[in-house]
Amino acid sequence: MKIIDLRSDTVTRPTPAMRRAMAEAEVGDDVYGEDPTINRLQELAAHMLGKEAGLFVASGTMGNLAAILAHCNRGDEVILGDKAHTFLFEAGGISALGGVHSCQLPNQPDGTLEIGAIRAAIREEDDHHPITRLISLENTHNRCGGVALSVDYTRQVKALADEYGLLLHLDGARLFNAAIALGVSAKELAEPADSVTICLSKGLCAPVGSVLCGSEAFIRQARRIRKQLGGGMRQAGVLAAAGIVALETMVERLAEDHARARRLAQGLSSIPGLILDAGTPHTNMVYLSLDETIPLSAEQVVERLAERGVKVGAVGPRQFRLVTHYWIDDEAVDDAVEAFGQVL
Ligand code: TLP
Repeated sequence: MKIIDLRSDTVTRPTPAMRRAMAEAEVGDDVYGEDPTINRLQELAAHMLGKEAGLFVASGTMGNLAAILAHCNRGDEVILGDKAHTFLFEAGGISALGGVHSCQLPNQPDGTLEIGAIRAAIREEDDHHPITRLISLENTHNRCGGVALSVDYTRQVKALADEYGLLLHLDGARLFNAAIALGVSAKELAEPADSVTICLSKGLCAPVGSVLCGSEAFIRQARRIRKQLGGGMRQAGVLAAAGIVALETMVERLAEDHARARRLAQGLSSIPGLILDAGTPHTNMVYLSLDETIPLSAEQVVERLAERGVKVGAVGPRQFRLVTHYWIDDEAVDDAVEAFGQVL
């Protein structure tokens, strides 16, 4: 049976060009800083984001964790969204491993945090309070529907951070999706942030890895924390080689995934019983819910779709997330819509 896997863009497998580059990669011991392919990937990512330096890490989770631990001391506070990946889906690592306290503000439907709410959340100097150190944004915002946050908004948050001497981290797991959707460069979106995590193994198809970027001094500190986390890798140039192919050849094509997400959303919205939660998709994610006429739970629908070879994620009792990516073509989109129609 042909499998159509729409659970996430993390399910993407490396492309043939990536496998070739991996087989041929020049490698060395990266803990000694001697893996030429990793060094090249780090320089390329930093260059694309307009930062001084980059650090290859095992995952987006490790990139965000290393960044937040590098910026914050134990007991410091990070302001982030209540739907932020770092808050919801990173196993509480920032508090478990870094003693970092989080202040969660409501994410607006467009993925932003209200500027006034951020201002109000910044702590006054007082022995009773944690010290507000950092603001963390997510672009695109996953749980808000894959929405892209604008350059202007990111600059506004940076201006506020500067006013109070705070730092700004950007979880840019899908920053290139945001850049393509907005028609701006990733560099412009990253410019206001002190640190940025980008992921190679989502829509960009590399098998493993993320790159954390920032100033030289910040990356030196993050590198030490990566070591503490057990993330100092050795001949990982075989992985970085795929990451280079990802950054050099897979960014522009993300527009195709976005077009297919719109096609998918349009098809699904014409099926009675399904409601699009976030309107027309901005990027590669479609969130949708079952209305009250459907006597099935999301889990039951997921099971029945799986019997037809269509994998989607249940993200709530009556809610789904579908994500388009390189391995999903127009036919797969149409087949998925048809399968939903049959199940419902
Ligand atoms: N997100 C995954 C799941 O963990 C939910 C997905 O399928 O979307 N930031 C953002 C915004 C993310 O969406 C993710 C992964 C990460 C960070 C973490 O990346 P990894 O999985 O590489 O640790």
